Amino acid sequence: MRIKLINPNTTQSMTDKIARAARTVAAQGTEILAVSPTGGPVSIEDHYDEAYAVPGLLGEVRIGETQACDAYVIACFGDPGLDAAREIARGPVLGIAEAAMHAASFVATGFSIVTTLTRTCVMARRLVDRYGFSTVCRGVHGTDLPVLALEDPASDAYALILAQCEQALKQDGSGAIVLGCAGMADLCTRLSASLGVPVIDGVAAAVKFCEALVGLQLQTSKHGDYALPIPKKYTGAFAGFAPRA
Ligand code: 2AL
Repeated sequence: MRIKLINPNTTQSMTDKIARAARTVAAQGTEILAVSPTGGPVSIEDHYDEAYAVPGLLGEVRIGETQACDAYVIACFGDPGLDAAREIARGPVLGIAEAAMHAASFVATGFSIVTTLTRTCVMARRLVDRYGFSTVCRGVHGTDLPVLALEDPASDAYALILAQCEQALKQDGSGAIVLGCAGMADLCTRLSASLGVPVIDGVAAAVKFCEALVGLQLQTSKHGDYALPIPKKYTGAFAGFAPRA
């Protein structure tokens, strides 16, 4: 099967890192097609970035529908454009936040999210509520690390994240950690070994859930609000994005 892994930000080193994490867990016979849009924000860490990441992301899903992709992963913890992507894709589309929260809830009664900038905690908390995990998520914690610091080997990202995870586990009384950024994918195994609790990277979780859903021959419903978007004209800079019949 072919899974298109879309990093909605345009930082290639992060796309490469996410692709490595995905391929590490992918089954034999699963092809990971890892891409980032040609234009958009280099990192997504506020509502504005998120809004401008969505057109490029949807463009990649649209291309994916001509590339025989069986499923898609949106590899950003804000799950930007998830519902719109589901409208235009035949196969399943998974956001890494939703996938990680589901995985965590299978292995612990409560989880804590450890993320990047503190201002993104509100965004994560909104997703927790939207996905129905309000009673399972016991805390959302920022590290004040910018997303691109995760790409800098000289930053002390690992130590900062480890310290925040330790504090979160103690403060929240939770049994698992959900990593709040795709750029943390490479730290997951090491963190889990140090902390002694399950640490969930949404990229890996989403890839494995995609394999399961495709294996179950489940596709995105085209009945109701995930039906193909209504064909109409778009004007100006977005004319090329118009839904076609
Ligand atoms: C993210 C992420 O996963 N990718 C990105 O650019 N920003 N999430 C976050 N909380 O900062």
